[in-house]
Amino acid sequence: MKKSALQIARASYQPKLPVSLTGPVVAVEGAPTQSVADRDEIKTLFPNTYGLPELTFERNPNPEVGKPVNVGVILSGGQAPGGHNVICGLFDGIKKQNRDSRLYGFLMGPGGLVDHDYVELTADIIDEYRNTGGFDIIGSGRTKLEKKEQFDKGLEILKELDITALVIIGGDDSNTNAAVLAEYYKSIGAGVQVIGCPKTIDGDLKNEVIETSFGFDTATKVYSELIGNIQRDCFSAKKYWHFIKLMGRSASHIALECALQTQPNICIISEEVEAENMTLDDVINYIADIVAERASRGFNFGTVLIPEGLIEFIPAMKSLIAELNDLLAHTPDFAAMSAEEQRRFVVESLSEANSRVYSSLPAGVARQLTLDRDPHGNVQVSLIETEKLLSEMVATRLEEKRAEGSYSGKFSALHHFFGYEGRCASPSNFDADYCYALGYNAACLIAAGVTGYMSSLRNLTRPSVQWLAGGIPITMMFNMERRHGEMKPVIQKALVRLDGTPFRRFAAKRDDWAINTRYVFPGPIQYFGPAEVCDQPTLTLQYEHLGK
Ligand code: FBP
Repeated sequence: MKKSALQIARASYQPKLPVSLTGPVVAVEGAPTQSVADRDEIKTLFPNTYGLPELTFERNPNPEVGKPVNVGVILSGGQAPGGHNVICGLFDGIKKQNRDSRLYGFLMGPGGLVDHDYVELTADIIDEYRNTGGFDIIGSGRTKLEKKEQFDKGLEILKELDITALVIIGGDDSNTNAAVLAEYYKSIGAGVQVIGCPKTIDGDLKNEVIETSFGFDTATKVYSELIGNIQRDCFSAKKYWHFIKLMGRSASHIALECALQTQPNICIISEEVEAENMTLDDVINYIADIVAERASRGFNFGTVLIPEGLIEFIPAMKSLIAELNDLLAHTPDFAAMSAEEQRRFVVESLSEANSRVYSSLPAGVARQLTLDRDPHGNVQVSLIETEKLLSEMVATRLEEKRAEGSYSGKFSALHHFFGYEGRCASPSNFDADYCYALGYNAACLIAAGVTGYMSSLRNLTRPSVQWLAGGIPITMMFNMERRHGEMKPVIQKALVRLDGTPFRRFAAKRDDWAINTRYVFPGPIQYFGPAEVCDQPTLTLQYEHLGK
């Protein structure tokens, strides 16, 4: 395949490992751990993998030659920049321990393990993917690995290939499942270790012991570049309001980080909307008031950042969606009705409060709420054009203001949705280093003989050579949550904390950014050049460290 000049130059980039991983290592055990909540229940559910100690890797003065090991690797869920480097680091790590070690990649996500679809990843293949974006080396998928039959089917191929360790690269759900798999394989004496790696552009797999998930750094830098470009255009033409929706299935970390980097006029944070019990009208009024205030100063332009998951955080919308899910599940002939009949049926069938909310929505969005459902019957919120919903409702509100005499500006809106633009970008130096080290470190956890651990690197705001490498028992991140009507042990999803330093910094500045144009233009990710341009971690990570 033809390569770009950057691809060729980038292939020879050597990720910078933490010093402790540059030679043979020894695992130093810390104190036994406990789960973040519901300790007794989780201890009972994970008798073999609960309470294990945190591990730190230090240089080993008396190394022994490692035995060859066959390892399997899976990419799970949405793409995130740097996934290839995790696999490259893992490959180099197991080869360093013994050159006869082998790495097998299961194809298209966890389904590859269950269906026995795999490829051996040889040096030739690995070298093609160093420092590249994407997950195409083996593909990814969203099959949930959670049933005993899947675990048993997977074990058949692991045994056939003599694989004794499996590395699962995924988000909170995939790592939850990795911990369940580790416990199961340990309980039946399967002889297979399971190690997790923290992935997701959403940035919501993080906690006291995992500082960030990989991919968040690159993805937010790509979106911030695009937002900066739009802001420069907007500031030049001075005639459009840009409504920009940003990925992040649930948490608003991406929107917040992009706001910190680019200083838009408005950024909505879903977690705040929920905490303040804001209605859709409150959100609309907030935006419309800023548009009107800027118009009174002659600024008929601006930028609004909107997190993808917003709609589910607005209490009234949440309740509407829940009732719609139920209603449609019990109305098999809904699809056969005409659009007009569907609308009438929904308005008449919903409870009074939800019917009022539904009727207040622009027709297009109301229709999306009844059409776009996933195989479980849920609305796929990512397909709802929240950016259009908000701008249309703001336009209506502004007309009301005009009639009241409190607005006399011009409002012309453009819409954008940034998500796929960043998920497979060439990893930033931070993600290239972080991912390579996560994979290499996973190889060290395998050599240490442990299972049910997540590869961990800490002190991430320091240069990568100073990062601390080790392993965290995944059960340490668990609590019990209701999922599909049942209480389940899961890794707590990290939403934006309103008492955290990143949000507080944003909140302290947003009124100024709203009225006075204070745009920042981050420009594209730089791979070659001075460290202050190329190697800076996200502001979220920097502020979280300052806040500690
Ligand atoms: P993961 O949590 O699996 O990393 O995926 C994150 C994400 O990019 C979300 O931001 C987005 O809502 C979702 O994936 C979209 O996924 P898909 O392309 O599979 O619909």
